[in-house]
Amino acid sequence: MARTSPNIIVTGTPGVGKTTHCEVLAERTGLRHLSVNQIVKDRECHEGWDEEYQSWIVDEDKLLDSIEEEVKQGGCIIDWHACDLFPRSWIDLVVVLRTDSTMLYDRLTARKYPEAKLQENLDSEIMEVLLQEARDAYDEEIVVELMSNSSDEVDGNVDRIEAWLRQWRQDNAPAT
Ligand code: DAT
Repeated sequence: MARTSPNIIVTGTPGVGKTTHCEVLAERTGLRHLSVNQIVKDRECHEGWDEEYQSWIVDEDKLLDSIEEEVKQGGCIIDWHACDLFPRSWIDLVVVLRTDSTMLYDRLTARKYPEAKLQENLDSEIMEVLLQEARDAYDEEIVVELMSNSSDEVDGNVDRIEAWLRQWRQDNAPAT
C-alpha cells in the first residue's frame, strides 16, 4: 500500500543535532519522531550494555521487527546514528546532519563521553562516515547533507524539510 505520508531518516554522528532537529520537525509537521535510542531501550532491542562505549549493543533484527508496522504506515522521522539497516523501500528522504569538529568536540565533552567514544565519533565526523553510509545505501537524489552548527541552521534546515514535505504530498496525492 502506498504511504500517504513520507518517512524521513535524520542521521549523523552523535551530537550533530538529530534529536534537536527531529523535535522541531515533529512539532511543525505532525510527523512522528521515532527516537531509535529510546526504542532500543524501551523495547529491549539489544544484546546488553557496552561498558566501554556506554551504549546498548543493538539487535538490528529485533529493532526492525519492532518498528516495521509503524514505519510502513508512513509519517515517521527516524532519529538514529546509522541508516543503512533500514530497507530502501521504507525511506523517502535521508537527512545527514554535519557539524564542525571543534563544535562537536564541545558538545560530546559536555555529554561526558568516555575518551574512546569521543575520539571515535570525532574521527567518524571528519571522515564523513555517515554521509558515505547514506550515499552507499540509498539513491543519491534522496540523500541531503545539511549543516548543524547553529540554531539558525536548525530553523533553516527545518524550513527546507517542510518545503520538501509539501512537495512530496503534492506529488503523491491520491488521484481524484
Ligand atoms: P544528537 O541527537 O545528534 O546526538 P542533539 O540534538 O542531542 O544531538 O544535540 C546535542 C547537543 O548539541 C544539544 O545540547 C543541543 C546542541 N545542538 C545540536 N545541534 C545544534 C545546533 N544546530 N545549534 C546549536 N546547538 C545545537
